[in-house]
Amino acid sequence: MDDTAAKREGHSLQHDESVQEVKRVKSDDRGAVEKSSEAPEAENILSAVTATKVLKDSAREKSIFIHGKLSAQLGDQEAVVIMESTPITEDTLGELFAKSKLRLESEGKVGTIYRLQAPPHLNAIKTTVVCPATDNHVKKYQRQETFLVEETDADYRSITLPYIEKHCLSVQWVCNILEKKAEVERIVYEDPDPDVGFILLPDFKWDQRQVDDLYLIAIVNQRNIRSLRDLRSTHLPLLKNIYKKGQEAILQRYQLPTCQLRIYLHYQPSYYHLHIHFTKLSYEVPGCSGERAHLLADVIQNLHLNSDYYKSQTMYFPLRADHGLMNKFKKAGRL
Ligand code: DD3
Repeated sequence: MDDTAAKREGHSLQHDESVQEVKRVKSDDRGAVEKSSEAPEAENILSAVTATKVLKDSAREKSIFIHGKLSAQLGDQEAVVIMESTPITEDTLGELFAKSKLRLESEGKVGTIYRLQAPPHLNAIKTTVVCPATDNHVKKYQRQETFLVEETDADYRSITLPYIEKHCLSVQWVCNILEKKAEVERIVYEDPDPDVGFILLPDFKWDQRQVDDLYLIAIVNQRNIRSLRDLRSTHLPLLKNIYKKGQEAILQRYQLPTCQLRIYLHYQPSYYHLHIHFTKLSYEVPGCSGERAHLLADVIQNLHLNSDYYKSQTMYFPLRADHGLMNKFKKAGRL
């Protein structure tokens, strides 16, 4: 969900039901993550999809983003299909070693290379189907050049803030989570306090099969904090509460200590309702690099030093070429 125009977020997120997780198979229950019982086999919606274009792929990330079309019988709908290989985890090694087939690829002096054919249940591909996909979904997943933007406090007031106010009045799926209309069973921790409270739950990007790619988000109960820019020292109790309780909840549920966590905010965020990211430090997730991620610990310190730090500071952030804000900064002669 990185780098999308705020307006598109607003629209695309009306349709929470359009995001379906098709397959989450990896059935050994000895994993570090507590899992609910295995999901039943779903109808193969993908057999009705024709791939029209590869939007983006990455050999390093072992993922592919495909624009496709559902067959006429299923209404000719547009779809985006995201497929990713998931990490190989220690808990599956016993079965992998014992029950796989090996094909000899090449024999050398140093070692032998095989292709291992794993039992089907250890060989799943995480697949997300966004359907019906809008043009904006398609655009969002397309590879795009990014540009670093310099935003002074004046730029924020004259360019960014009007853009946010015009395009993202509400983020429906966030409200649904806070109002317990969606994902209730996924909640990892909740502090119901209206001022300092929040809901912690796994981000969609994480299939919760292994802690290696742990990714949770804390969504704050307060509705009027759009982003890092809105934070003042009055928000310190909220931020400290999330920092402390989030860490405790993750230690308890996933046995992951704080020193293995990356706790941060995005600027610009992909949706303008304050949320904090919790990812595993060793997991180099998109959006975790310095030009977009601000460590919560640093944010807390900066606000201690100066309540208006994020109000007055010049901020730097990357924008995709197709982001709605790009044109606004260009028109203002700031790019
Ligand atoms: C989104 C950014 C947004 C497609 C996809 C993701 N975590 C979400 C709805 C519910 C969620 C998220 C939009 C949308 Cl794949 C379009 O993210 C969400 N629930 N990131 C959770 N837990």
